[in-house]
Amino acid sequence: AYQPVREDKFSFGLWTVGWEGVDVFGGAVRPPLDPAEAVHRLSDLGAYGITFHDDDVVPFGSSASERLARLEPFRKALADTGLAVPMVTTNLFSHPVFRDGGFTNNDRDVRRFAIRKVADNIDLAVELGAETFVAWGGREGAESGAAKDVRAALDRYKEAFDVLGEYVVRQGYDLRFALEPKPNEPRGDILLPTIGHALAFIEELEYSDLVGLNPEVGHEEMAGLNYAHGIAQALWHGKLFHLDLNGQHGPRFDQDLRFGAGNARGAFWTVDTVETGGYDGPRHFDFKPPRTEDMDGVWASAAGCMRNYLILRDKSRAFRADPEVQAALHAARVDELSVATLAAGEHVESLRDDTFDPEEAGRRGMAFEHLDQLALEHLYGVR
Ligand code: 3MF
Ligand code: MG
Ligand code: MG
Ligand code: MG
Repeated sequence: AYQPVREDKFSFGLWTVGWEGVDVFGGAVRPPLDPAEAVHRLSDLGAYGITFHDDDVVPFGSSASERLARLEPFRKALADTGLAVPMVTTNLFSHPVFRDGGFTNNDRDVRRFAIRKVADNIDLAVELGAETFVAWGGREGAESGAAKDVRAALDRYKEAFDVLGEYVVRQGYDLRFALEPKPNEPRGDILLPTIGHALAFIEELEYSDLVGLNPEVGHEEMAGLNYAHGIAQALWHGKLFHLDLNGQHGPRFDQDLRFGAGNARGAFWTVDTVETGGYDGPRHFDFKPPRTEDMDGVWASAAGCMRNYLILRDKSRAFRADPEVQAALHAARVDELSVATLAAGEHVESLRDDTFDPEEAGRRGMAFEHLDQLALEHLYGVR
């Protein structure tokens, strides 16, 4: 039981299992991970896909021949294992040139370079069969007030996605963009800090149909927000193009714990929403095996992400199938929320004919506590 198979659509960022443990207070604790080995190990664990930043496979500044030499064993490992590359992303945050961001850098030359770097990587993404191109603008932001003209920065952010959208359409590529919101870290304040900000921004884009979201559990919880509610709204807008699953303990630095660790209750509702909300994309993990771990611990952590997802998927299914839960959902009038408030042909005036007693209705409880207790008992494993 809980053994992942390809059909579960689990994918991992190469930078997750490949994280050497470099943080603000210390250097590497683990050796570099060969991308081809990562492909084989993830495939053996039952994943179906791997994702990467351009620089994860081909170091920044590599020559054309170095690039081919780096990509060759990676491609071979993909071919040997059948692992997919469902998503690709570009690193616009590590190199010093991106100290003030890429698309919204105050320096126009840097912005032009950033767009070119992404376009090159889009070509590679399409060649490898990716459907989604994630854009996390971790350095797009500021630490201080006057340094960034936010409205001008949003103009430039839009310009970048407009020209890249035009590029994708003109090339005939079957690729969509997914913006990844984050409130802060590494910048003091990052532009497009939450799912809601990003959804509003997308509507202003020329190719808005091509642009959706890649929300990360930890990023929303850093802002004190409810991730399951956030992805439910993204689904409602038809904008949940991809996901970054991981674990987080409330508002603090981005912990990137393995999925299911941290806010376990949140993880339950996340899986329930992913499984019942109409999302059929990759179940992608963006986590960091803690610095305490050696490579055995890294693979244990990766396996734990998938195992926890499958455990919670089982629990969500058992919860939904439980007759007592179904009765409790009905008693809580959850089903009634799906009924339109006005019947067909009714208008506001029709409501004046209602014989409704607010005093009587005001005495009725909603019975949510019993319902939630059943949910928690499923989660805690006693039902
Ligand atoms: C940072 C992140 C990023 C993005 C990645 C994909 C390094 O908090 O979550 O991981 O997910 O850049 O675009
Ligand atoms: Mg993150
Ligand atoms: Mg994170
Ligand atoms: Mg992420």
